[in-house]
Amino acid sequence: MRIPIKDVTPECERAEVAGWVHEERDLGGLTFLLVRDRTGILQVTIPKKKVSPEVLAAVKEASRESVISCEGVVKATDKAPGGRELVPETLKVISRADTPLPLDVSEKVPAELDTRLDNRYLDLRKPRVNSIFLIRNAALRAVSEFLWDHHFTQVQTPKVVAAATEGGTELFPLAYFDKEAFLNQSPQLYKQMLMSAGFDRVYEIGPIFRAEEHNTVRHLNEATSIDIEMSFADEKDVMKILEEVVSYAYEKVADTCSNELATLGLNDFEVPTAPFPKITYQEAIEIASKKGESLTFGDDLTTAAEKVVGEEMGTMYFVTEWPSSTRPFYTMAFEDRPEVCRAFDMMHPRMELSSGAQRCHVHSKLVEQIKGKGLNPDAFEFYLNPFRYGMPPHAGWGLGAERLVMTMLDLQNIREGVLFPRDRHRVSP
Ligand code: ATP
Ligand code: AMO
Repeated sequence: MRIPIKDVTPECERAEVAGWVHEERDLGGLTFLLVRDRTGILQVTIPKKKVSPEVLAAVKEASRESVISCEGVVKATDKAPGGRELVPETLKVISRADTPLPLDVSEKVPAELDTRLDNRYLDLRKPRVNSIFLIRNAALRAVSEFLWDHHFTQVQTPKVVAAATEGGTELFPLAYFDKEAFLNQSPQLYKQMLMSAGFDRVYEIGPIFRAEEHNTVRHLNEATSIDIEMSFADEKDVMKILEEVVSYAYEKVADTCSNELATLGLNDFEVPTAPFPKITYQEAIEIASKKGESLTFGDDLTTAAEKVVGEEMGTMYFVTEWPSSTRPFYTMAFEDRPEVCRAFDMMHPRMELSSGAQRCHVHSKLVEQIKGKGLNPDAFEFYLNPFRYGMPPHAGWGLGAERLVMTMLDLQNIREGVLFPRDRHRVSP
């Protein structure tokens, strides 16, 4: 019976494994095939004079990245990875790989990101690249686990919608029979409506679509957003959930992904400790201005400002009390100084990870705020109605899954953390 390569130990007498030919070395009388599956790499040693002609013929046919299976005797040796090797009695080529390969999976020949993404099925076979997705899996599982433990209900909201939510980024229009429709930028309006529907605490991990104009290393056109919304809560309550969920995700990755972290060379992986420091927007622009990134009240934090404030903070932190003019219509303003609102961003020193706020839950005020942003309340009727028939105060946030992974693993480009990224120039594969 086939077993995972990680379970082939020097103590096994015999083993059957299957996987891809990672590398091939011919030393005259001896041929070595390194066979890789999702759990590791095994050296298969073929003493040419001692194996059957069938095995020899199969070894000849087994080009790099072919899928093979083999069965034979396991021997201890310090010369092979993992301190063991397999000498095959049978060896079969299940699916032969053409030559030459469009991409070197053993990473001896480096490739540009574009070439890697064009041949993503091969790129993902690289243990280093694969590790990113195993860690992403662990992090998102931890997020779900934490929210489940805190009584959040997982929901799925529509991705085909009729209205924009986030000012500032463009929508992707859609051919939807005879109606005007778009791909959703955020579950924002739906998660808020669910507060009126009595769900109390919801979360969603799903795609968001943004027609970002420029190509940057931290923007995607299709991203994954981790969203929560919580009733009878203010911005401080949801900031607490956010710092705790992010720390928990790091903690779980540290606990369960030590091999993957080692594969990525992240031996000094640090878990951030909640609570994270909080500074107001006013304090943030003062820090930025002192460091030569001059900003005045009402300006968004520029990429350069995020960078210098991040350097000063040196850890994850929150920026609170934003100018109302910089935030979307659904944000609650402070009663006594309406030019400032109950919004926050959670920042990694490198970039913004999350935005959130306490929401305006008073129908008449919300209508005013929609008009104040130059939008037509009629277009938001489906969203506004729940505010007329019993809406609790509520707050929430959206956390970019790819930015979480990118900053956690110190990836240089956000695309590295997406299986099949969508950007300005890429809709395939
Ligand atoms: P928001 O939170 O406003 O929806 P975001 O999450 O994209 O947007 P950031 O990525 O933190 O926010 O953007 C911070 C700054 O980065 C912006 O003020 C702007 O200077 C710059 N920026 C934002 N989007 C882009 C873009 N698509 N291309 C280039 N620069 C951008
Ligand atoms: P915001 O627009 O700030 O807020 O988005 C929340 C988080 O989602 C991630 N993100 C992106 N990641 C990659 N590429 C993109 N183009 C992209 N756009 C956003 C970021 C960002 O911090 N409705 C609010 C959330 C809320 O208030 O609940 C919202 O969408 O990490």
